[in-house]
Amino acid sequence: MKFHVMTLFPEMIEQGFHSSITGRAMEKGLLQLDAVNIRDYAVNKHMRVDDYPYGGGAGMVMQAEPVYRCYEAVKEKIGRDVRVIYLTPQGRVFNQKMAEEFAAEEDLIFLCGHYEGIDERVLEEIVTDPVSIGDYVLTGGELPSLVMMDAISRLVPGVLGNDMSAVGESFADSLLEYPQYSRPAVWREKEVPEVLLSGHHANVDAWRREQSVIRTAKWRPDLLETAQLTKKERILAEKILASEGEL
Ligand code: 6GU
Repeated sequence: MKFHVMTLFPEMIEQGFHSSITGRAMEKGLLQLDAVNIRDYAVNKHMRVDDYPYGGGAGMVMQAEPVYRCYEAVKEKIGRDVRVIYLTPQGRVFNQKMAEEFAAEEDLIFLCGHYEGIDERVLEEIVTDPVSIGDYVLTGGELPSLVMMDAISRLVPGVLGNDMSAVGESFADSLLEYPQYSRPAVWREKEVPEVLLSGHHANVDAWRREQSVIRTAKWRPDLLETAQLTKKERILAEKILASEGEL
């Protein structure tokens, strides 16, 4: 997977991506990053890339031409048309299913805006996927693009230590993850649930599944609509929902 990021803050993208698991995956050659500075494609000697909005109003707007020239340069390097993700609070809200879909691509271009946005005409020309990471407003698209690249990267084969870790976790089947415990068995008088020390794998699996159902009912009841539950699990979830209502 190769990520091409068009941004006014390439160092921010590089710093964020070179750390931790994604950094190691880059060293292994599983992931590649090309952070491109839109300012390098400015069309005036002052290297300005923003101007006042037509019609007035607060803030500045990123101009169409530097963004377009930057895009052309990136596309030239890739050698074919690829999806262009524009990070904007007005986009489709990012989720795990979208991460899986993007992870199947060979190359992805991310366009990070700043100020009050980007001239609409260049967006119409190049953007294929406007994406938001949630209903709140950030100062720019850099953090959202790092969030998306992280979620996509861990789905690329080999990026996580063992290939199993990416499956059977939160949202894969619309249920939250079960709680995890490690040594010591007693910490500040709090004990690890006994079943986990039993060595009885079927009982462990059943307990974990039940914990997932309970957690989802308590914390994310909206997910229960799409979750595939057995009749017994439905009843358990209903019971939790009813008792949560009493609190
Ligand atoms: Cl993608 N961009 C900005 N600026 N703010 C956001 C966002 C994106 N997603 C949520 N808030």
